[in-house]
Amino acid sequence: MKNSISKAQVAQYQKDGFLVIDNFLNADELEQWRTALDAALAKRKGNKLPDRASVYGKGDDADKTYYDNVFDQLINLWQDNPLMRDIMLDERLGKMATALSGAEGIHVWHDQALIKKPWANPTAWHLDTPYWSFSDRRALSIWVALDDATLENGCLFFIPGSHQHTTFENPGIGKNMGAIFDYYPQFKTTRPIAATMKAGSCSFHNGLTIHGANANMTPGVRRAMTCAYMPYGSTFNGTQNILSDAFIATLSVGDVLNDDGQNPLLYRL
Ligand SMILES: O=C(O)CCC(=O)C(=O)O
Repeated sequence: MKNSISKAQVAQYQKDGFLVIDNFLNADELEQWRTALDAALAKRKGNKLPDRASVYGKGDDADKTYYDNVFDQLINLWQDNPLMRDIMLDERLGKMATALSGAEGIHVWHDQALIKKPWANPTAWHLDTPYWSFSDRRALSIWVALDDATLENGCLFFIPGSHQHTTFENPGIGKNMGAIFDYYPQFKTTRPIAATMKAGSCSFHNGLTIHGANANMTPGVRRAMTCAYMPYGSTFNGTQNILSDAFIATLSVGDVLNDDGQNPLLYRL
């Protein structure tokens, strides 16, 4: 794993709100990640989360059929698969995310496999952090290509620098590809950057960077393994997102989110 982050990479990430790392995994590691994903998917039987079929706040009912065909979304595979647990809880990932974000440390918020099947719908331009149960402008995600991600099969696109101006207003991933530009008209004319990647490459992006992906126009799958990271010290903002009813019942707004069973601390300076 190419896990060192240079000062220049930190500066680029802070400026653009995303960073692509080519050949992040070597061929053996890529095979391990694919094997772990296959094993995790086989056990999950289509459920999005270990304990339930759906996620709170992702796609309203009217858009559900559409959203279900954007990608297969399987969350917190680390919680029910030991191979994926070893991969996702690797301290090196936490160290990279800490360096890029400028936080004091990094917890896993949730991992997710995002699989665009043949002819999958595009992923509308959106932000991530507004979905989550904490509101920290430094939150970020890693997105690892497990197949080549191309213009044809749904690679990511980013609006560079948008994270410096976005708020927590977010239309979500709906049918209207460009809805976010009604919230952030200043980016209507910004040229997006396509993050095409060879399998094994990755990107990090700030959860407030406007990003999206094309439809999959090919008969092949586009698999990505991703993980969202929460800065150390983040507090509960009242949003349920992936948290279970039982866990939510133990929280009040303002509580520090530091339960290691739910959000393991990967790294702290
Ligand atoms: O893989 C995709 O289509 C979108 C991914 C995404 O939005 C994310 O990882 O935050």
